Amino acid sequence: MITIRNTGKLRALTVALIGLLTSTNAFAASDVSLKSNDFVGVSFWMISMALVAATAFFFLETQRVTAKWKTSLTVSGLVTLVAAWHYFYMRDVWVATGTTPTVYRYIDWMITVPLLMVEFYLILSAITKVPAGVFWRLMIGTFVMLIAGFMGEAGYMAVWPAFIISMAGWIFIIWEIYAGQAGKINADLAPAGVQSAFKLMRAIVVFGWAIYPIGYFLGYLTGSGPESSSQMLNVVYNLADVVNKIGFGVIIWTVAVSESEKSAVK
Ligand SMILES: *C/C=C(C)/C=C/C=C(C)/C=C/C1=C(C)CCCC1(C)C
Repeated sequence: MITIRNTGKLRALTVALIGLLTSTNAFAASDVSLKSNDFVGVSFWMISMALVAATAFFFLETQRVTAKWKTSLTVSGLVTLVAAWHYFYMRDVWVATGTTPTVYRYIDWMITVPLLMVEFYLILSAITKVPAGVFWRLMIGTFVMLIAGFMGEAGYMAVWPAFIISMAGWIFIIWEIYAGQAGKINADLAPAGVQSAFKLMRAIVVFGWAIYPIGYFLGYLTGSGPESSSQMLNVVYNLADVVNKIGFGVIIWTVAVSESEKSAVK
């Protein structure tokens, strides 16, 4: 009985949230609309809608999985929810002004990237007790990477030194999930299904995340003109978000469903 009632509430909540999201119009007063040749603007629109759909999906699918996997799926939905909201604003800045929405982008990253890091901690915590040091090292790496990146992009610091410091933060994260304690816990204690998800997730942190420094490089560190640089930067960041927010969530969904079904059979 309780399950049925909670299910109804979850549905209602998800629908309400999506309604609220789609009615968000950051710059209602602006009469500028999307041009058919504005491909960067089109990518902002498409991805903002994909993020809304992914949010509804992850939230609703929490009903299908066992208790310990629900948190991971909820966090995936929060990542896409927070990103969707920021995409509405970023999209409007881009369509109305053609400039890079750096502040909104970094506010989004400041929330979503720590949440993605929490996912590593959560999937390991679903199988064993994980020391808090793992969590803090992942957080420190994240904030060094993002704060330096912001200082470079927003002009508080020269672009090259900011790039190098930010890269160091990212490499520190990679070290933790491959050679550090997080990697060891996974290798020693996790069941096969979790291990393969963990490996895929960390491959995303290397290859999927590498797209962002490439975007930064193309946007700020090559000599091409400011207009084509900012188009390049935004389209690259946007595509990276599809892999790293929606794709990452789908991996977690896959392992959550398959591990839940396994425990149902037993
Ligand atoms: C959902 C958003 C995600 C996963 C954003 C991730 C962002 C990065 C991995 C950014 C990394 C950067 C560097 C490693 C160096 C240049 C500056 C950054 C911030 C673009």
